[in-house]
Amino acid sequence: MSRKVREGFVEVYGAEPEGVWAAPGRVNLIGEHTDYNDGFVMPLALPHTVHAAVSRRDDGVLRLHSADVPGAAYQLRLDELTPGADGGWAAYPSGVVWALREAGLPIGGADVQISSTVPTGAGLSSSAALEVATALALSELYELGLSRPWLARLCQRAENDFVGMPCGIMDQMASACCTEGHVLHLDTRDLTQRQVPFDLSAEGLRMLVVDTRVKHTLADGAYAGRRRACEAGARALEVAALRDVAHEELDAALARLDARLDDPEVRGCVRHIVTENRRVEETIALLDAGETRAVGAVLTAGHASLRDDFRVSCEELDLVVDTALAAGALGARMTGGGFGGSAIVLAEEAQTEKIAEAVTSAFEAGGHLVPQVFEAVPSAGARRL
Ligand code: GAF
Repeated sequence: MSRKVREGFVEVYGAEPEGVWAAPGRVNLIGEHTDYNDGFVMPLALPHTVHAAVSRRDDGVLRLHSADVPGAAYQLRLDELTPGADGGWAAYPSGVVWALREAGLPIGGADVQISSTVPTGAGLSSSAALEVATALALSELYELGLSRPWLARLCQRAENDFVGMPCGIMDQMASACCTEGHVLHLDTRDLTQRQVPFDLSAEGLRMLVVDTRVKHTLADGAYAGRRRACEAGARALEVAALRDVAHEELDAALARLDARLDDPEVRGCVRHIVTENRRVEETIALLDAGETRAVGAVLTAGHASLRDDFRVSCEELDLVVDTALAAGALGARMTGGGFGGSAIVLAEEAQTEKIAEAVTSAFEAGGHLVPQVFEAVPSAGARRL
């Protein structure tokens, strides 16, 4: 991969790049849609990565080319980068350059060649990986000295304000900060983090990722809608964010909410966020106690909450979860934003093949696309190669 992106750079720009950087996609173990509610998340990086070969320029020009998308390189002037102008893949690295410059950081220009193994539209954070690979390359080449959380924040700004997707901070932090063999326990309010050892194979376990191949890219309007519902819930409950509603106060909070706002959608969102933050706490406690198998039930409860309260699942994601559980999985749930994309399945190593076969057969019987099934191996975060 590293050779491929390097050779691609030479082919497109006629010189060797100054360096090659990699940033991974992610799956989230638990803590879904909590990040824009100041809550808790637990992602792990995948071995699937975006590679960026990059060189500086000093003439205020940004050139972008991807080995994965047909067509010539984009050529843009840094002082003409405009939020919302470009809907394609190039908006993500352009947005990063825009965000760095908006933060007053000196970027003279760049030539960028991209090559990726992160499936797109699969809920595995291909966009965040693209942003983080670009940002890390520019931070190092221009000696900007950005900390990983700061870098992640700038990437989030690129996505929120340049691309126009109102995401939280989880995906960018996962790509920037995850480490091999760990899940990242992250408080999205102050970005405090803890690397939690996650060695499933040592315990005879496996985690599968099932990409349903139902693309979720058109769902941004629905994502923004859930975010607005959460914010409406926080306003009605007079808290800064739903993270501030303790699980012990949930019933009382829902009663207060009902009295102030007769909106079942907001009610469901509030219930999901409060119970989901609790599920992150439960998962951490179980992992710390070495009770990894018991995490399965927490994952499955998380799926029910995303399906019934938050309403971001879909037929195919439910089919993965139901089929995997019926075939003996310890737990399963959708992961990422939802409305398509991927699910994760926690299972005994000896059961994984049978479960993968059962899911594939169920998809075939239901007339769905053949899903992609692979193992989630907790991998390294962004780095220079
Ligand atoms: C998407 C977003 F980009 C994240 O910020 C997060 O909200 C996630 O959906 C849901 O947990 O991946």
